[in-house]
Amino acid sequence: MDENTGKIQQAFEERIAEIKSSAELEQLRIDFLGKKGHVASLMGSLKSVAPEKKKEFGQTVNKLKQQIENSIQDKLEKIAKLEEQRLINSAEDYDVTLPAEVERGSFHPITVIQREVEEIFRTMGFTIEDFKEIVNDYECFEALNIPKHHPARDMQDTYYLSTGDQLLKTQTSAAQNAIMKKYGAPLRAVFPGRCFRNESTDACHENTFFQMEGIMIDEDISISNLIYFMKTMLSEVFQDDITVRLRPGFFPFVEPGFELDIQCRICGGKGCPSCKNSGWLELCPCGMIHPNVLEAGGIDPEKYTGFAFGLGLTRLAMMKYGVKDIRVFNSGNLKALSQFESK
Ligand code: FA5
Repeated sequence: MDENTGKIQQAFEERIAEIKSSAELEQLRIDFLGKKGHVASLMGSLKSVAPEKKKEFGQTVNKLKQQIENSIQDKLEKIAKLEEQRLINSAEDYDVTLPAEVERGSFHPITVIQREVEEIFRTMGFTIEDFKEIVNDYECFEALNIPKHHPARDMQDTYYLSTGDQLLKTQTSAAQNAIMKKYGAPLRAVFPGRCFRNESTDACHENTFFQMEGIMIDEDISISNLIYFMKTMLSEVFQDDITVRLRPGFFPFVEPGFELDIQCRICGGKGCPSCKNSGWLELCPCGMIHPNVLEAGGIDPEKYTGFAFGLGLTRLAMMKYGVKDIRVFNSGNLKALSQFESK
């Protein structure tokens, strides 16, 4: 080994003995084995070595290079173990019971009220059903005693899809037929859902809003049962005196049919933009299920009767929380929407 090679080897051994981290080791590798490192410059001096000594010199430098590589590899393994241990030790100092500084979100008010109403009906023996948002013409209209070209279709300006007879659900009543077929009678079910109508929006109309449908079918179900369940639901939701009115209403899938209106809780019935200056808001139309609808759902109308209602869930949230404009609910305005917490 010539003098230079010996010096480099000694310098390497001194340096590696001091190394404590993988970053330092990497620097050492660059200094000795890098393109401009000590080993490379030793090799560069090969041209000034006497021809008869070139072979021996080359072998010596290669041997040194190999030794350095092996030492670095050994050291790397030792350091990795040490660093892992250091990480484990420092994790022990970390107190997992400390409160995390995570900002909490809140439920959307429609979700809050939906869950509340679901719970009210659940305690009265109703099952909660989910249903799709894209339905077909049969589900949304024909099964509900609204044949093609029936003028009642004009009551709901419908978004038809270009995929055939599919459309965006205009009313949760669209699930009635499938649910009757699924369970048969007797039956108690509520089914919330998002509805879509091509409507101009104002303080009490949205083109995308929520309803919650309810049906109860059994032997001898009458209007008294319907009124009892509507009253119970509203008094549970509001926990307060509210004024409602029941008046005749036309829907081809119920007979008789009613409009159930709530006195506007924004203006106390005086009239304001939230109730279109009428003092009342249509909230929960309902009625006795038409025999044709029971029959389409596979239920014998001679044996069973039932009631159905279509609660305007978004309007209910307006009235419950005193929200003057229905458009707030779809606004994505967190300042307004994050104020409502579930019980
Ligand atoms: C219906 O949708 C019937 N399917 C309800 C029904 C069910 C009647 C079962 C009889 C038996 P209507 O179109 O009136 O009816 O809507 C029902 C409720 O949904 C309304 O009273 C209202 O509270 C709400 N609603 C309707 N349109 C809108 C809208 N554009 N924006 C917000 N809420 C609406």
